[in-house]
Amino acid sequence: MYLRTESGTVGRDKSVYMDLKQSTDFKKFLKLSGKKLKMKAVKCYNANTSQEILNLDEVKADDVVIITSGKSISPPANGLNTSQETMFVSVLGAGGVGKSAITLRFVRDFFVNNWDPTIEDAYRKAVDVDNKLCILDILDTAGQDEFESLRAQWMMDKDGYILVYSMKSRTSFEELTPFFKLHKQINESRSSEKHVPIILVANKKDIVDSDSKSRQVSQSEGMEFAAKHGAIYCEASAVTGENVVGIFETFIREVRKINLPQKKDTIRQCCCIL
Ligand SMILES: Nc1nc2c(ncn2[C@@H]2O[C@H](COP(=O)(O)OP(=O)(O)OP(=O)(O)O)[C@@H](O)[C@H]2O)c(=O)[nH]1
Ligand SMILES: [Mg+2]
Repeated sequence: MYLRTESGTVGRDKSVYMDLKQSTDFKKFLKLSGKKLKMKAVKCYNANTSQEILNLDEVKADDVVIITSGKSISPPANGLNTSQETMFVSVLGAGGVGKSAITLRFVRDFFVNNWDPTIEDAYRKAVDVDNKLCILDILDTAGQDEFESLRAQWMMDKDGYILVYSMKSRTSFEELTPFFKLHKQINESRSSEKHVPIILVANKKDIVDSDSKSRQVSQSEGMEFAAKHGAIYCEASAVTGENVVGIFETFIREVRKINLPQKKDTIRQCCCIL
């Protein structure tokens, strides 16, 4: 679950993750929440419904919970639930490029050193971007060839994609072309003809920065490739965390742009995060 204060002024993301399993009873949960948010935690509310939570059974793993030091939270004026912004993104690319490392750096803020090939992992994170909370539903996919048949399924019904390659592997860069082809097949036939943003991530920046000879794909090649496919180019490192939050924040902003009809003409402009 994700904890936040009513004003949402906690840390960079304005919400703090807490594993539900950490709390065995409600009292312990309040104590731990208070510790995490550095405040006295007395009451807690479901951020979506504004209903007070009195029992831990009422909380699901991906809920956002507002903690107060005793203050009650008023329900929305219209008496209805506030609609929660949720976005769905798939992280795609060849095996070993760092899809899981980037995802885990973002969701849990740690780096996984060992390569444990993924089959499929789903994560949820509440992110505050431009003072608006968004629940990001992230699908970390398998890069291994034997799972190729699942790619279309992973790309279906998503708000956009994060396509990853490693700057020290030319093959991983070349292996992204089929994903763009699939994207065209899937999304250009959509009746809504909605633009689906793609962030092209050139990963393992720490390695090529420390040893330029290890770089197999130049920055200009990456940028040209992104521009050709209408994607946003971003160089990142899951080790140092450089630009990792930026990838996901940019993704959220791009999806929001698309959902604003008056700004439609600006959505195909490309940019880079370096
Ligand atoms: N130096 C460095 N190593 C990285 C980086 N990102 C990932 N790695 C390492 O690269 C290896 C593969 O990373 P994963 O995140 O498991 O790769 P993946 O793309 O999820 O691979 P599959 O799940 O098999 O598709 C691991 O040993 C990571 O520690 C990075 O930015 N820099
Ligand atoms: Mg993986």
